[in-house]
Amino acid sequence: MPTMNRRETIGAFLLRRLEEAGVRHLFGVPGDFNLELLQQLEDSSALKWVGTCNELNAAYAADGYSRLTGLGALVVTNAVGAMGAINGVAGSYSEHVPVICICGSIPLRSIDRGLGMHHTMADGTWDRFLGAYAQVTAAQARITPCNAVTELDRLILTAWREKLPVYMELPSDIAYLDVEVPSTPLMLAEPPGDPERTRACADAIATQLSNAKSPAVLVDLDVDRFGVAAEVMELAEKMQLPVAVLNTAKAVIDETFSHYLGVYNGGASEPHVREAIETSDCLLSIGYRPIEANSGDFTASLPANTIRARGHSVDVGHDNYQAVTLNEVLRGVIGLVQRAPNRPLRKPLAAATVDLKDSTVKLTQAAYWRAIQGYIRPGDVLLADNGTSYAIFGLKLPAHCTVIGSINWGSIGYSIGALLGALTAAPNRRHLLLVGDGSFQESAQELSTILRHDHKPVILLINNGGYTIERGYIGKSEPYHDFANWAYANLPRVFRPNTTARSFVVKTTSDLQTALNAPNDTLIFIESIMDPHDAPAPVITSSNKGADIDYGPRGPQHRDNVQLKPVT
Ligand SMILES: Cc1ncc(C[n+]2csc(CCOP(=O)(O)OP(=O)(O)O)c2C)c(N)n1
Ligand SMILES: [Mg+2]
Repeated sequence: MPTMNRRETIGAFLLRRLEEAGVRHLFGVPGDFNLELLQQLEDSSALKWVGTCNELNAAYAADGYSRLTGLGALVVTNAVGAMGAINGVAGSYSEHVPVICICGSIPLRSIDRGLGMHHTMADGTWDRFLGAYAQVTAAQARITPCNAVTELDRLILTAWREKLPVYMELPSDIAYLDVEVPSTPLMLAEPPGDPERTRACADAIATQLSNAKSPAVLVDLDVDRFGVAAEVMELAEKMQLPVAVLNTAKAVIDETFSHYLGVYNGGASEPHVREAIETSDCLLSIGYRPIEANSGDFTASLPANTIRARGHSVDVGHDNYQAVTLNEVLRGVIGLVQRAPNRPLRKPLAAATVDLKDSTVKLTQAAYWRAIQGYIRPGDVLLADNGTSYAIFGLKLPAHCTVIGSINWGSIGYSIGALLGALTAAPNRRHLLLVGDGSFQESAQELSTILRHDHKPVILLINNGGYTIERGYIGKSEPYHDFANWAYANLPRVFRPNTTARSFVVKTTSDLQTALNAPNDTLIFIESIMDPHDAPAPVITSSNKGADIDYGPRGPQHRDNVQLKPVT
């Protein structure tokens, strides 16, 4: 079919391509080098601008948005904006989240004519920031009138296909130039796999799983990013396979699914999960990327016969299959295997309940997490930051919940920016933010944007006067783990004086119950005050082990009483 062309400005073409790729909102901060694009955005009104307080939060927001929609984008200005965002964009790489970082950059005329510009090193160089982004994105380009058509499509498609961020510089003097562009919309599609390789791969997996006595499936976050959770569950249902997830993939498999086993975290797993995974005679692992934090500090031990499926390649035994896609392979396996007779499978454990009524006892982490367990509803979006809020990974979640976390990258403060993005993507779902005071202080100002847009999340902030999770490494009572105590619950009113937000400062279990009973018709901010040395045992045990991994046998963690220890 011949491609129909039409004339369009480069900026309008970029915005059209983003819209065709499913992007409806752009996060970011204006600057003189991106204003012409922002004006085009305003004039076309196809996409909505969500201004953020800083570029790092814009990157976090684009990431949170992408987690729920499949693609996010941010707009920053040359160097100062791009360098502010780079931690967040690198996090998207680590977490396999497709994000398009658009940097309005110095005009092409200044490059052609060697004119020094602000937001540069003032030394006549202009490639440094493309170079920096080359380290943290899957593809980068400086857009020119000559390459705009091919490069814009290449970058957007690369982000979507590889589930990784990309970076483009849009020089400020080209967004209004007309170029000839295809009229046909951009089709987001995987490159179809090689049919023979796909068939052979599916056949090899189906044969292995069918011949096994105790086959099982282990899921990491690519199952979410490549959108194959439904296929994994269909296969598990058909073959009666138990499915475990890593904590990096918490809730990617619905935890009420009858074949859901639990979280596999090496030696820190529940025993039945560990046994089913480690003694399986054929384990289908999907996207497995072990780090200390999702492998029980390297105690994970997958069986010898483990199939390793990734986004675009699979290892089965000694064979490596290329030119395959996860979706096509899994669909092939589902078609080939026999339906297994009903086997009794473990039911998920019933959620713990807690009766907090009439209790005036000082709030503890144990009571807190029992209460949160009871508070979570089917369909909630749960955003968890680093810190004792990691306890969320030990809760049993009701149906259709989504967890947005960042265990691989682990940049504290991520969750507040990501919350803005997730709320923008899915404003009708209930969003719970689980965050510590230290993480909150990193990006607290984005609460103002959340209030500005009338979002209604529930913010559950633990005020324990410092970096408690770090106290389990070393320096249990050292001043470097302390910081200023804010009146956190007052912030909604500071950030939006006419806010209807309900704030609670919680000190006892009954205070907490009162706060959790508040209706979700406005933003709810619950600041729970707890002891700096109170922490969930699995979190603190993991910090203790982390110190051994980080500092080795001669490290300072061996001194007396320097580590916060779990209460036994
Ligand atoms: C950007 C960044 N800086 C520093 C760290 C190191 N770090 C990891 S967890 C943590 C403390 C988190 O404290 P808080 O949010 O108060 O949680 P708590 O454990 O006290 O509940 C720190 C400083 C990090 N992960 N990311
Ligand atoms: Mg804290």
